[in-house]
Amino acid sequence: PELDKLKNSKIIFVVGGPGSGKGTQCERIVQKYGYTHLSTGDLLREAVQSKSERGEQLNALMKEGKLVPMEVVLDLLKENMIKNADKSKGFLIDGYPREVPQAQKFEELIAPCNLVLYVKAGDDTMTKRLLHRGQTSGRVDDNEATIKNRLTTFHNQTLPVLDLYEKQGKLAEVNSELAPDEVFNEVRAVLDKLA
Ligand code: B4P
Repeated sequence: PELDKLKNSKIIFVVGGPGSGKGTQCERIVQKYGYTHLSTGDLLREAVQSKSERGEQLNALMKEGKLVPMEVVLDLLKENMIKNADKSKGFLIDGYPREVPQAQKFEELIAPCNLVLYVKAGDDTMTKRLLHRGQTSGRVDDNEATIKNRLTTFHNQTLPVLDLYEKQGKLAEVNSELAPDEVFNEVRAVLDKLA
């Protein structure tokens, strides 16, 4: 019954490779459109902060550039969506789905998505951005070895998600090789059509 409230919310998945600029664009989207932003990466890093055994396991997977178990991410999303259901006009789900089963489970348990925004940048660009961020981020996964693994995970597990939604006519792509404001111009063109 708690989930019923979510049936009429707009749901936008934001998908892109590691360091593609998902988080950067989501900040701008929230400012302009007021959707509720839920980043699975941020939610997982918060869970790690709790210093539980579970947190240690999650941290180890993130450090290897692998995906954490789907159930963990889904529980975090569900909990935070329900918390915001009354006041939210829609959800921006950032960093999810990262594999086809995540897409299927979410839509089965929570609600269908309206749009998938693909924030697209090349591997070289993403690597450069993450290495740069790694100088100050303190993140366990912003180093050369982990970045390689994250890219592999993206190609093998996440790209099929984009195919899935392309076939459903729900995929929109923006060129994230550009500067953040220029990328956002493309994002706006997509989201204005949805509103
Ligand atoms: P995330 O936190 O999602 O990490 P990310 O892919 O690096 O994205 P982020 O949003 O932080 O970076 P952005 O591109 O904005 O995931 C981390 C890990 O958590 C995963 O590897 C996985 O282990 C786990 N995880 C998360 N979700 C999961 C799920 N659903 N299932 C299983 N496991 C999951 O920005 C990167 C940098 O580029 C920034 O420094 C930014 O300033 C810069 N930048 C951005 N846009 C730019 C532009 N246009 N021009 C120049 N620089 C730009």
